[in-house]
Amino acid sequence: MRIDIISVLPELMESPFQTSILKRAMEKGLAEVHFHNIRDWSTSKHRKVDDEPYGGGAGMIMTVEPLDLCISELKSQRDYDEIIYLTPEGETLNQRIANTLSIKKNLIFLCGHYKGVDQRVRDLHITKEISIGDYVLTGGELAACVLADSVIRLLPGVLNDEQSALTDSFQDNLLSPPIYTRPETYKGLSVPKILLSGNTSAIEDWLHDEAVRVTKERRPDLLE
Ligand code: 6GU
Repeated sequence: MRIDIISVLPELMESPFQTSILKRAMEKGLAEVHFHNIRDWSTSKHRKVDDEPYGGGAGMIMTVEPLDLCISELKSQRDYDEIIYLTPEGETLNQRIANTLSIKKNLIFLCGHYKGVDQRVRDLHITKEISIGDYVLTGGELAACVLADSVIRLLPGVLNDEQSALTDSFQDNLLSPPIYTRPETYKGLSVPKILLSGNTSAIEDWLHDEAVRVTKERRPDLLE
């Protein structure tokens, strides 16, 4: 998978891809992430990429031309499956969206900044708009990192134990059951006996029942 991330602040997104599991995914060649600074496509002397809104109002708008030039250049180099605009107005990210994107080959993530992008960028290029939740961030950069992480970890070979993506919270709309590792007892708190029984089918049933119980308690909306 190849992800091209377009932003005014690409440096904000470097470390997540240079650390731990995402770094290993890059090194194994399972994913490549390329950053593009929108200012490199500005045609103005001072590399300007924003302007005041027509009709007035507070805040600046990202101008259409640098974004169109950048995205058009990328599109001339390869076919993109989706061109995604990260914005609070987008569809809220969930595991289903991450799963869907994880089978794509080439993706563009456009990070919104200031008050957002000129509508004509959306009309010309954007195929999907994604938000990461009902709160406001200073820009789409951290959201792009969240989206990239949720997608890249699903690529075959990225996680060590391939099973672990399949048993994630949310993978079948259930939260994780309680989990335990050594020691057997800590400060008087013991591991549930069933987990020490060696009875794998009884353990599986228990884990499933606990997952349903936790989900009913905390996120009944997931069971509807
Ligand atoms: Cl994608 N962008 C911004 N600026 N704020 C957000 C968001 C995105 N998702 C949630 N809040």
